[in-house]
This record gives sequence, C-alpha cells and structure tokens, in this order.
Amino acid sequence: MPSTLDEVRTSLKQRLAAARNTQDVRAAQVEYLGKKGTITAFLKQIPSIAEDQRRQFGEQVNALKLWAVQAIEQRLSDLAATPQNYDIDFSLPGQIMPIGKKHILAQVEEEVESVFLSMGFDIEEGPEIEQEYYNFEALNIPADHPARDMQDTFYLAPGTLLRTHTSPIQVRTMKRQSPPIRIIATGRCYRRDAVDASHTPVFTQVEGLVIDKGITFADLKGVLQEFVRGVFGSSTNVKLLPSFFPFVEPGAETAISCPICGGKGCPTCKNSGWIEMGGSGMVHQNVLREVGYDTSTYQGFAFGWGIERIAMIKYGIRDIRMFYDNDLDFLVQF
Ligand code: FA5
Repeated sequence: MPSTLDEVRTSLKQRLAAARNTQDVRAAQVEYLGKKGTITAFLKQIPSIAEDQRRQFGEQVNALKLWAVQAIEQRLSDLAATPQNYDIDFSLPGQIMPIGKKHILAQVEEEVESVFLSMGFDIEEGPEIEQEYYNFEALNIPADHPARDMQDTFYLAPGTLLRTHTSPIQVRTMKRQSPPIRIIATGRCYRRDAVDASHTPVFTQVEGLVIDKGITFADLKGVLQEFVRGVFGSSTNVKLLPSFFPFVEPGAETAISCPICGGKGCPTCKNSGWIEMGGSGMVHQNVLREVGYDTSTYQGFAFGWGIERIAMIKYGIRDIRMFYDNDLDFLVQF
C-alpha cells in the first residue's frame, strides 16, 4: 500500500502500463479512485490536516486525482486503438464454419465427364440461348415436322429459343471441326413440360457424338456399355430398343439393367429389370450432309441422356424436384 502521494502516482503509473485490457484499467480505477480507493482515502484526510498545511496538501491530492483520472482515460483510449488487446480466450472451442460443396447434379456431370475423358473423348459446350436452325432445322426437324411437338419450346424471339436438348452442340461441333470427332457435352435444356416426379421445365442432358470412318452401331453399344459400367458399376448392361428421333437412323432408346436389383426386378425398374435412360442412334445422313460431311466416307453415332435421370437411378432419388428444391438436408447427403 503506497503511503505517499508520489508513491501513489508511481504505483498507479505501473498498474496502467501493465494493464492488458479495459478490465485491468477499470480494476485499477476502482482501487485508486473508488469509494475505498487509495486516492479517495487521501482526499478524505484533507479536513483533518493541520490548518497551516491543509491548503498545500489539498492542492497536491486534487492534482494527483486529476492526473489519475486523465491517465486512466488515456490508457483506455490507447487500448481501444490497439486491436491485439481485445479480450481473447484461447481456451474457448473454435467455431466450425460449414463448408460448401458441389450440387449433386454438378458432381454427376463431372463423374460422367471423367468416364468419357478416360475413353479419349473431348468436352464441348454450346449456348443455352440457341438458334432455331441448330436446335431443329440442321437436325432434320423442319418447321412443320411433328417431332417439334415432342419438345414444346420456349421461344425468345422469332428464330431464337432456349435449347430443348443438347443435340444442337452436335451440329455446332461438326460445322467447326472435321472428323474424326469424339465429344461429349453437358448442359441445361428447357422445355414447356408440366412438372411431375420425372419432368421439370429446366433439366440437364449429356450429349455424345462420334464421327469417323467405319463407325457402326456396335461402337455405339460398346461406348454406352463402358459409360454405364463406369457410372453404375461393372455388372451393368446396355440394351438398345427401336425408337425414333429425326436426327438419327436407325434410332434407339437406351436401357440399362437395373443397378438397384441387378436386373431381377424391383419397384424402380417396375419389375422389368431394365431402366430407360435416353435416346441414341446413328447420325442421320441428312445431318451429316447439312454440316458438309461426305456421307460415303464418314458415319457416326450420337446419344442424349438426362443427367437428373442418371443421378436418380444412381442414388435412388424418386422425385426430380428434389434437385431443384434447394433443401440443404437433402443436398448435404451427397
Ligand atoms: C432428346 O432430347 C434427344 N436429343 C436425345 C438424342 C440425342 C437422341 C442424340 C438421339 C441422338 P429426349 O427428348 O428423349 O431425347 O430426352 C432425352 C432425355 O432427357 C430423357 O430420357 C430424359 O432423361 C431427359 N429429359 C427430357 N425432357 C425432360 C424433362 N422435361 N425433365 C427432365 N428430364 C428430361
């Protein structure tokens, strides 16, 4: 306990210099200027001091008090301006920040791409706002063709639309490049389809195109077989069923053996053992001629599958709307 005014000043100076935070300064303030504080005790002594010394003593004690008040304010403002003196309790557990992740559809797209990259395919892309010519005409679907009804279209302006499938990328690629061509392209497609468990107006497709000399239907089946084994597992098989698309001839709907029951029959494959995945076929000669290829030299195949459909079968998701509801409880599972 300091006994002289000078000692009080020195000890308070040291206390303030050693203060690490505002709490330390406030504690010193109470100790020196509080009701029972050291300086307050000197102030209380003034009336009892002998009259001839009282004035001088009073002035000294009041000067000390004034200095103490200012020194405390100064230290508080110094601490406030020095960020490292904020109170940090290093023993508190840290905050775990949630880490974002890729959407399930982006993950499946990347998986599909990596299977095709391993087979030597290149990755192409095309615009979502597309010209009618690439989406329909160049694909052997003229203006009054009934196949246009199969793809109810969002038109943005005469001749301009939101692409209804990724097949226009076939035309763009063939016009840009000469054979051999071995590409896939993934991307969003748009149709005026009513929403139900397997349809949405915005969905994603993966398109494949191979053009070279001597390409046959067997190559199509072999590539799709490799693709589904890479994505669904090594025991998955492919079956091609007759179907019609104006830009392929012959055309085929592609089915895979149900990866859920292994082809034995279950609710997902409606007990058939097979699940339809999308269209495919040999590129129509009208399409090859449209892009300026010599049809006596070059042949090729193409296919177009729904990415949502692939993801639904792979992960047992029963309703396509779940991909677009943005329910984090659903999305964090993948
Ligand atoms: C086509 O779009 C053709 N372009 C596919 C093709 C390419 C055939 C190359 C031959 C050669 P389709 O309309 O059947 O075909 O669509 C293919 C797949 O896209 C469907 O099997 C489905 O998985 C998905 N799909 C189509 N419409 C929707 C929709 N409204 N919602 C979700 N997925 C859809």
